[in-house]
Amino acid sequence: MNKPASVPEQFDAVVVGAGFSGLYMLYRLRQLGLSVKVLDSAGDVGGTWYWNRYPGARCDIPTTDYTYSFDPELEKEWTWSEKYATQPEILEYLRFAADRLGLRPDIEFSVTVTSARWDEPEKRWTITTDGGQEIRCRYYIMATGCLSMPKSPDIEGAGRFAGRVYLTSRWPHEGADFTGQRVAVIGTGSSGIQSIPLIARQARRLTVFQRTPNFSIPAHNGPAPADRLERLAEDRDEYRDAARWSRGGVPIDPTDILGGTASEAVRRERFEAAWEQGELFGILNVFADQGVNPAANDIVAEMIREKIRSIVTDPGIAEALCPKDHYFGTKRPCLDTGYFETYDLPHVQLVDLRKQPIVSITEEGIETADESFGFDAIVYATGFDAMTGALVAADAAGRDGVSLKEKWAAGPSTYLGLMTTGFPNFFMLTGPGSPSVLSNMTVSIEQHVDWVAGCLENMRDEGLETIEPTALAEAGWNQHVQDCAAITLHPTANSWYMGANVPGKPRVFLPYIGGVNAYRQACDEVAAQGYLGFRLTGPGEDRCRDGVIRRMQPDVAMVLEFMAAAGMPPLETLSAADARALLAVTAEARPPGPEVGEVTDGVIPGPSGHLPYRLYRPAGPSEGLRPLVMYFHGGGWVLGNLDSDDPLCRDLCARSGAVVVSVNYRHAPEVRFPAAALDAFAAVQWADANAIELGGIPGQLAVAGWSAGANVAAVACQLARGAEGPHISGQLLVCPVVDSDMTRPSYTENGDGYILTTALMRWFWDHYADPADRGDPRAAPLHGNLEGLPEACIVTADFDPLRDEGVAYARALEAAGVPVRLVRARGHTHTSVTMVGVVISGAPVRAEIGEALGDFFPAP
Ligand code: N01
Repeated sequence: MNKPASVPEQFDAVVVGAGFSGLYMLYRLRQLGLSVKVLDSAGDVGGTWYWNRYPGARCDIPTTDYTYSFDPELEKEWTWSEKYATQPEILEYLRFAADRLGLRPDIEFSVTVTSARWDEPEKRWTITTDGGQEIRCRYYIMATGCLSMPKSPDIEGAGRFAGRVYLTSRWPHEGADFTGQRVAVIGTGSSGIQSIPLIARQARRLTVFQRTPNFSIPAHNGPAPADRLERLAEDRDEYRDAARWSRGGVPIDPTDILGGTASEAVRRERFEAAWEQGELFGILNVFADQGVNPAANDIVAEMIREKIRSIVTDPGIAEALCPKDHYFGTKRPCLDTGYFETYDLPHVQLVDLRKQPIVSITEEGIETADESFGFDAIVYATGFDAMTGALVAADAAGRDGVSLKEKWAAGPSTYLGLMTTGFPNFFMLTGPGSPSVLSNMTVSIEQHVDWVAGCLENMRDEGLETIEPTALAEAGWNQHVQDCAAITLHPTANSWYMGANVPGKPRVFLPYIGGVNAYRQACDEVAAQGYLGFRLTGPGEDRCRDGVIRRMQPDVAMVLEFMAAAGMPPLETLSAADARALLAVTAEARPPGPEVGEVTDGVIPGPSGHLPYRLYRPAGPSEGLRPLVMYFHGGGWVLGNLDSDDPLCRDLCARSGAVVVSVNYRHAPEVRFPAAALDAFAAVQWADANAIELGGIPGQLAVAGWSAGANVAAVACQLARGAEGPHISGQLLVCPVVDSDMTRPSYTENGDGYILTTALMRWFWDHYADPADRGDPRAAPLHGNLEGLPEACIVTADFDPLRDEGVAYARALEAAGVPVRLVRARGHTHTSVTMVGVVISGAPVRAEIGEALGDFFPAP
């Protein structure tokens, strides 16, 4: 019904797309009493399930979960016939939902949106369709799907083939009959892997052109999983709620078993159980660390490769089908029914495009570097321009006439994956930067629709007309999305998650990997905080509570949550002895840190008695001399010892290539100020005098420390300068204590909740130094003479009460003419940078620290 209209139709909202998200959005907008038009280029409802009709198309989330949950009545009236329903059944379900909810009257089919423009004075969108229609609306909502824009076949000669051409994502409604034909399938992602076994049943000859082998596990399709059915029958609401607050949108028990430390028996048992279960979130949950730890990932990946080798008889073909170029899970794994078995059929051939790339599609078939193949039909299962393709294609231009394509030229930029700056009242359902494709889509769709509906209801109640994210909020969210991805193995793969499958597409991790639960929490908080990070306007109204919803590194937040759940008593409520005992216990559970060449313990003659030390020599020839770094551990002059900072010392040694000597200075309250600082200075003097015995290059000596250890390291530098020796090449101060003043803003902002609290810092000072001594430069080096000190690398952490004094020390050193490298540990706490092997996001910071340490010394 493409009727040209001279007067534009007017609606409160236009929704593009009539799949799972568009249908539910329409339902919710109607409930709000808004006038709505839904447009879809398809001939019926269904979205992705309308188009993807290829043989074998099914969902890969159990249908008990891949279903609307917003209406219990709707749920009661529909029963899925299988664990993984076929495309026709899912399409039928969406038709049923549309009819049952009476949605069809507001949907127009076979209409493609060609452009949309924001009219700032009118505060409305004008939408143009391929039929020449103009529609005006206040709210423009993209329910266009994440995998809806087919990737154009980027193969030489693609238009020349004279036989039948099929695209899995645009399959003909009448189906395809391959009986007696010679068929090519290009692509071995989910669409290829699902369709190949069925095409093989018909074709006379099937040739599969594989560029990248993919991980796939058997779906074991059949009746719906009994355990899920039971839980649903017991308490449907509880089950659905568990899904909403789960990581992936399907309730599972996340394991805490680590691949690296599990026994062989446990590894095998967990893997086999997941293989038998045949669920994506099961095989992704064999080990807690398989998504972040290469070694744990390799265990699962190798077990899948073993399975492939056991299924496929020809060892050469089996090997070609074994994925080896990406970590398991970093490309979407597949669920299959008899996929690998298909390659044992005599009429099925695998062509490994890594060995013989396609040169061209010809009129008759396909020509590779080695062979010419004749075909009657070619099936392209080559994937999608995922997540951004359909959004960009709709050609929306926002406030300043800038199109989405232009704005996203370097990659998508969104706030919460829901909106983007410059595009008022423009909503994206499951847009880039939201969990979407990494989750059970139906759960994520319902969450987005509910959030948008809640937002519009709020605007209506408050008499507001426009909403748009701020640049600050959007930049903060983009950063958080990338931070979440960076601690995983995902960015290492050439996946469509990374935009890597489309030539020229910017390489950015597109979905949000922090979890459905964490994401829902963030969205809820944004709304609860008066739409934090959004600007809302209306007649006589312009309100904006600007800010960033998530600034902390995701793994740091996890550690804090874990510690809060563990219910450790605040250290400042304990005696020094009990606090030391508690820390010793927690240290035992840590990963050990990297291997180094050699670790030896010894003693240093101190000002009053011996001081224990531990020496770390880098791997490599043991006879060569190296620069020497004297390291002082953290612990507020009260806690800590040679073990407490052992992983960090290993890390510093491995990264810098220097010999690191960790010194256990005397502690308070047994021995108070200035003992710790004097011990540190004595250690430095001794190291200088004994450099060669320690394996150090004479004259190449630096100091380093964390927290109170950085305090004594800084003081040692001042004492050495005052005593005219020894020469210190550099000082590395990680989150240093340099002042006893607790009035700086970082104390107000971060004084509670981030492990090092104001109360704990006070407890440390009280144990260490009398109030009268706390201004002494040997306690508070910020008050000392800073001229002529060694160059410095100072690390400060965003969520550290000591952040601002660290910055103050850096500025003061600079003002005194000392070169300073200030490293800001973005999103970190006082302790997290030092958590080697636990907080992955600390690794880039430590890499920079290691580099700074190396730079203190002349190049070897
Ligand atoms: O697409 P894909 P898909 N020459 O991009 C190859 C969802 N889905 O449609 O990996 C030769 O995964 C390409 O090779 P390479 C699901 O989320 C779900 O299969 O780029 N080959 C790859 O093998 C899925 O992940 C279901 O080296 C070329 C394949 O084509 C997503 O949709 C079912 C090529 C494309 O794989 C996309 O799946 C179907 C070229 N020029 C889809 N270009 C369910 O089960 C591409 N390839 C619910």
